[in-house]
Amino acid sequence: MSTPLLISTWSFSLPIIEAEFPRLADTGNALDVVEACAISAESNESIDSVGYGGLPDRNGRCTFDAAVMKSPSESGAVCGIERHRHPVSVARLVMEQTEHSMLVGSLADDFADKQGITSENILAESAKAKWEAWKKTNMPPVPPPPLDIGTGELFGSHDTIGTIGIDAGGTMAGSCSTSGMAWKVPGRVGDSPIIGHGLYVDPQRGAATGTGHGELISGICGSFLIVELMGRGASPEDAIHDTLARLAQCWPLKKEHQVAFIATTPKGKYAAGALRPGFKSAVCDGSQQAILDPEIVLH
Ligand code: SD4
Repeated sequence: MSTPLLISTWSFSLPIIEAEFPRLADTGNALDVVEACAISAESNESIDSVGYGGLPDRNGRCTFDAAVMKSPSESGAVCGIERHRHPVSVARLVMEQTEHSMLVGSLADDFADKQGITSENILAESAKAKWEAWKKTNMPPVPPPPLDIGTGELFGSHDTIGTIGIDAGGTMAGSCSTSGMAWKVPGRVGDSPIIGHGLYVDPQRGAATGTGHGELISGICGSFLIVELMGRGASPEDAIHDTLARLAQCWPLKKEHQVAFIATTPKGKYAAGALRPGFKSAVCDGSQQAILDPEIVLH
């Protein structure tokens, strides 16, 4: 038996993981629970970077990306979903019902239709109104980094939800869901649905998920790198630190850039870290249900 653990990005995720943790700690399996956490965020219209309520691209068109993962041989992802409100569930179906690991665009939506998932409008009126306001102000297409003061509300833009769970049987699973960068170039896909970039789970080595500017994370295969470093003996804290340091070495950083990771070993030793101040994570581990400051803030 293992001590169950549920960790997630940003303080808005605390009520979500608090609601799901009892199931994880009881007989629930980690994959069901991390999927349910992403579904909950995807359903919450006030979270404007995940699911319904997520902000559209610069043409006012909304697209969702998501991934789930249990191991290097068990992952599923979708990019650019435009007609289904729960990309995480479509990603899970890709993992479980196909021999593939990723489907994209309208063909991923067609796959979801065939799996019996109802097609819906995914652009919320609130998101459309924010896009219309943005268009009028001529503001820059890259919004400022989100600032999380720990109240469950982010200043700036909300961001990706990445969740990692370990159930009582010791099985680890992760999910990651996003509407991507607000006002993105149409067709842009960030790190979140790409295995090894926004999410990586290896039962032998650990798990990691990322949030923030996906291009930076993708450039160093961030989540894979953290898990690989843990597999070679680093603590989650050191693995996140070294990954952020490598990212900072490789990229000419701009003031609007923010990247954060959470990571755990297979036994549930976890940590979080961010490039800059303003990131928080949420944890439920049996001894606490809390919003945490990251152990590492690189700059
Ligand atoms: C991405 N990491 O698509 C995600 C989320 C994001 O503003 O950019 N949110 O890069």
